[in-house]
Amino acid sequence: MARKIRYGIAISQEILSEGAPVPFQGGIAEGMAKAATMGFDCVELHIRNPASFDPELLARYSDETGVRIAAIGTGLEYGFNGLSLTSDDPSIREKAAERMREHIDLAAHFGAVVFLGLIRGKCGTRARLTEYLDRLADQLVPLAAYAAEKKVPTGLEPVAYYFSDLLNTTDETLDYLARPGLESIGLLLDTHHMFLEDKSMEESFRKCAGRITHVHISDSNRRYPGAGNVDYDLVSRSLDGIGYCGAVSLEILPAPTADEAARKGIAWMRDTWGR
Ligand code: LER
Ligand code: MN
Repeated sequence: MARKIRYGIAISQEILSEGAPVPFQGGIAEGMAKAATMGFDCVELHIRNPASFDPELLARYSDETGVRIAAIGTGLEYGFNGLSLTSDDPSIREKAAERMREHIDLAAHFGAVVFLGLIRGKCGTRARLTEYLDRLADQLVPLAAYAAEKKVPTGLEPVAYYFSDLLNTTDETLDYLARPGLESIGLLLDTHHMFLEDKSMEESFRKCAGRITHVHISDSNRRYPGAGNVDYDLVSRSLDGIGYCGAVSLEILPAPTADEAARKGIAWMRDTWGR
């Protein structure tokens, strides 16, 4: 039977800060070439400005390397550009939404998933959580419609408390996505965040069956699978159990070195799913 899981790795154009969980940094073309050499099927691009990329050039890199562009990450819009979908400043919210539409446009060229992680922003005041979640939905509803129209899958990512106070657990994210107008948004599940926030990773995967558009593989300490405390046997069994077919992508620290992290990560994937 053909393997349906694709092995991926996060890459960026820029050199990012020390704590960024992106193994191959400093060039998209170089990152894709390296991913191909190491046997990855696909990459996820962490980009700060979609308009600065030529889709035809990216498609050429993909053809030349045989590496698919599986997903586009929008976290740098928050980290580098200060854009947030829940900012108190309406002009920043609008700018963030505009950028999201540009990411969706770019992703449409490759059939890539666009993920929504840190760009949701933060609330910071427990008493205002409901207001912020409503504010987020106000932005996400038209974006969900836009993505659906362009046939671009999306993935809202539950993220751990130390990144945001908006949607930390898989359960609350799943509930949130039942709101009218958000039903077409999928889930990006990241084993790092699940380990910190969810009671049972197995249950979380099971509850999201059929709705997971992308998976981030990242251990409890943000390193390659096996470097921390995540039970990766359980992760692989759970993904197999729900028939997940899509990318499992290393969003890990380049530690001890980028190459070693990537090598150990893909070795785990091959041990688990073969080839
Ligand atoms: C946040 O650290 C994360 O996991 C990213 O995927 C969010 O864009
Ligand atoms: Mn992630």
